[in-house]
Amino acid sequence: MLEPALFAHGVLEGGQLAADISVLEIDRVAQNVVKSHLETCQYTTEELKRLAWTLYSPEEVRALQSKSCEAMWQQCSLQISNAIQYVVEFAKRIDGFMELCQNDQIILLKAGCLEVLLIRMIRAFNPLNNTVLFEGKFGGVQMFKSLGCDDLIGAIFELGRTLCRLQLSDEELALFTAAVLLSPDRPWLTESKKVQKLQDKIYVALQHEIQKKHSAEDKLSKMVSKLPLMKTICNLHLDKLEFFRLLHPETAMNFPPLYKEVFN
Ligand code: MHQ
Repeated sequence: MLEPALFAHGVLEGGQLAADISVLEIDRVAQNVVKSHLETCQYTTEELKRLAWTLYSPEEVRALQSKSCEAMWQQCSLQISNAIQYVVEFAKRIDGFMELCQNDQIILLKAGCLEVLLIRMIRAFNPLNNTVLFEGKFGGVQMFKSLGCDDLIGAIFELGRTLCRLQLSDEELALFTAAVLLSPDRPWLTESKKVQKLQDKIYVALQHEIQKKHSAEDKLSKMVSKLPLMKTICNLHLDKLEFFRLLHPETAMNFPPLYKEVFN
């Protein structure tokens, strides 16, 4: 159908050739994913730039620190729940996602949405002073002290710093989060081949996008190399949640429905 010269042949992780995906198709995939990301990223780049130096004052940080563990968990779960809604909307707008069976859609979202949030976090993370956006202002790790999850928070901030060093563009971020969401190796998927095909195209599009500026092998492998740390953080979060639920079952029962549904 198309000339051989119009074929992109990127080598994905594991050395698979993706020579059968045409440049036109890759562009279509990239456009769809980037548009979906921009429409659902919760804060525009301009908004975040403006907010970046809106810091919590020391008094405000102290007020957050003196909250009860339960109140702080409630606040965090609410923020995370809000952010998840945007990730769900992002997923729904990715071509092919809604064509998967409902079972698989749910599995992919439940398994991937925290990872997507952690990647999206770099947009709302300031590596210059190690702060993250929380309820409209930026603050550091101390802000979350009352959660009693210093290891989890430390790991999240460390990931923020390392991901920021990659200097991902919104296009790269869009494609990377889509690829993470469409991971064919999530347990209990019924149509993982279909997911694999979607992910392959997205990775080819990502590689193509990176190539515009960098050596793609390099940057893509650096991005992919952060996935294990993200998985560790997700598991740590589940452990902390389980422990919290044991200590404060009533509070955990009142967590936002979406947060409960995704992490139960
Ligand atoms: C999103 C916007 C966004 C919203 C919420 C689970 C737990 C007990 C503690 C932000 C985690 C505490 C989160 C709120 C903390 C690390 C969480 C609480 C990108 C991600 C971002 C900025 C979340 C980042 C992680 C935050 C700060 O579009």
